[in-house]
Amino acid sequence: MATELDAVIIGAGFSGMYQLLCLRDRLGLQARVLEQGGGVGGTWYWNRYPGARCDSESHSYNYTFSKELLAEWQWSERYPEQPEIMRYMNYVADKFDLKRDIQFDTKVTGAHYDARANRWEVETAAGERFIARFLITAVGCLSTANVPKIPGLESFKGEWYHTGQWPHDGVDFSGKRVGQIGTGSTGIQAVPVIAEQAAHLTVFQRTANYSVPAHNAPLTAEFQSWLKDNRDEVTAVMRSTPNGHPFRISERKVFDVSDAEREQIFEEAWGYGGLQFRGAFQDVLVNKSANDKAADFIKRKIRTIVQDPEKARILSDIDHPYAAKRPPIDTFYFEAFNRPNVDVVYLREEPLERVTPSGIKTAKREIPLDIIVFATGFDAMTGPLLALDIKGRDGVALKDVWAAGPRNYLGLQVAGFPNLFTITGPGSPSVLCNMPVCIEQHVEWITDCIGMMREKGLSRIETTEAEMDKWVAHVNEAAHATLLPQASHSWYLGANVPGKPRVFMPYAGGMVRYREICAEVVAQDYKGFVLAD
Ligand code: N01
Repeated sequence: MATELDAVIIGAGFSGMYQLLCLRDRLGLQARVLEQGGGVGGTWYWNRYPGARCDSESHSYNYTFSKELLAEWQWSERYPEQPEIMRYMNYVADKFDLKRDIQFDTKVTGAHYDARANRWEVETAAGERFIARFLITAVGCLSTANVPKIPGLESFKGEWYHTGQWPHDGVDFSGKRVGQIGTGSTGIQAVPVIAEQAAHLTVFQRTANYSVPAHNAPLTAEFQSWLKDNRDEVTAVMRSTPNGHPFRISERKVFDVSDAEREQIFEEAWGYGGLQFRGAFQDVLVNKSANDKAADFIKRKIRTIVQDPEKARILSDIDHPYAAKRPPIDTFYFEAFNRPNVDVVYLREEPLERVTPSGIKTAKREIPLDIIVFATGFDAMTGPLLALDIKGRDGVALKDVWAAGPRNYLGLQVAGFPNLFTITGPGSPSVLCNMPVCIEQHVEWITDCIGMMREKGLSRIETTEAEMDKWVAHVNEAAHATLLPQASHSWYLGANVPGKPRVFMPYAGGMVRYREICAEVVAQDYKGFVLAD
């Protein structure tokens, strides 16, 4: 027996929870969230690795739809740690009584569109079936772990973990020889914490990375009181900046100032720390010569912090423009390499050959290990969607439609898949934006759209091939107006997963422009969509 609903939402992270609230409480729909995990939190439910913390500042890493909620919740530190984010998500779920419509421990294994009935049929691993008019994916962009297929891993006698599938009761590193593969945002957060606990940590670096100090600290009573008085302004700034963060990007350009002034500005930005470093000048992400100045500043900082010249050389040997890959921020990452128990192995100079029963073998040596940590990222953006085995009209599979890379309209809809909405899908600003900001916009747009359909007695919405072609071209054009595609090994391009098509996936035109485009689409009677009774 299938359960009949108006809408099925897949995933109970930031997007799924808010989508449930909107459909159930604002539109009065029968909606249910199917969630693979045992609790709310989405990506944060799984990412419990050492040092897991959000890089967005806490006062901007929350929903803004409820003034009451904003007034009630107080973050404790400048950047929220994973357990505190989980407390927040649970607080929201309880406050709005969401859990009664979230079915946990429920893995979706298939979702097929029945054109005759104009309904989606959703199946779970336990064999349950759900039938609904609307299907909304809220599966996150970075939720499908990428464990590289390294020969010999199955022979390893020690333990190994991926950061995105971290054991809920933690990992005890004490007295252990640990090897960590990966130096992205995750790896950079994990290194200093693991280094403090382990007997020895070897970091296997393939691509050196920039990082700026986070300068995390408890939030003061003074800040909390300022925030209380300025909350509306903070929200307004978040909604008016291209990346959804609560700071404005400077209007000055890198070459508007003298060398000495520029150095001083970078020093101040470094001293303030965090993602705001990118905002010190407006042209760092679009002008390579301007970017070189920021890159050079950070490389010099790395060489100043890291005392061993050989480690400093390896860690500062960065080959891509600053922030062309998602720029990490850290809490004593480079400093950790000054500890006697932390080494770095440069895989570009001694490629990783295999995992052996007792460690990792590179082209030059074998390093004995008790634990391997894979901080190797995700099959980003498309991975979580394709894992759902979505089939649209005539049984056409999403994975076939996207064989050469994701194609959709506004990051929201795919032709041939009526009434399916993908929250923060590829082709939307998503990962280039402070996530709660873009999630709220998507959820509200989808809610308004479904509300409009019900009001007008419409039962089907679907975009067209032509509209997808135009949107994909626009997404490419927006990416190529920046330096982002120049990091050829970035997950933005799918380059981190062997065999994945190289297509720049997120929309780089900025959240403000994107919001305007979505509003124009509505103002022009859902231009680019075909609506039917
Ligand atoms: O993953 P990554 P991540 N052999 O893909 C290396 C978000 N995030 O989990 O660069 C050896 O960035 C790979 O090397 P290379 C944030 O958006 C957010 O760190 O491909 N190495 C790279 O060093 C972030 O961007 C927060 O050469 C291999 C690393 O593994 C995104 O998540 C906190 C390899 C992977 O880096 C993903 O970050 C943390 C191999 N076979 C993360 N395969 C927040 O603040 C991969 N690597 C919200």
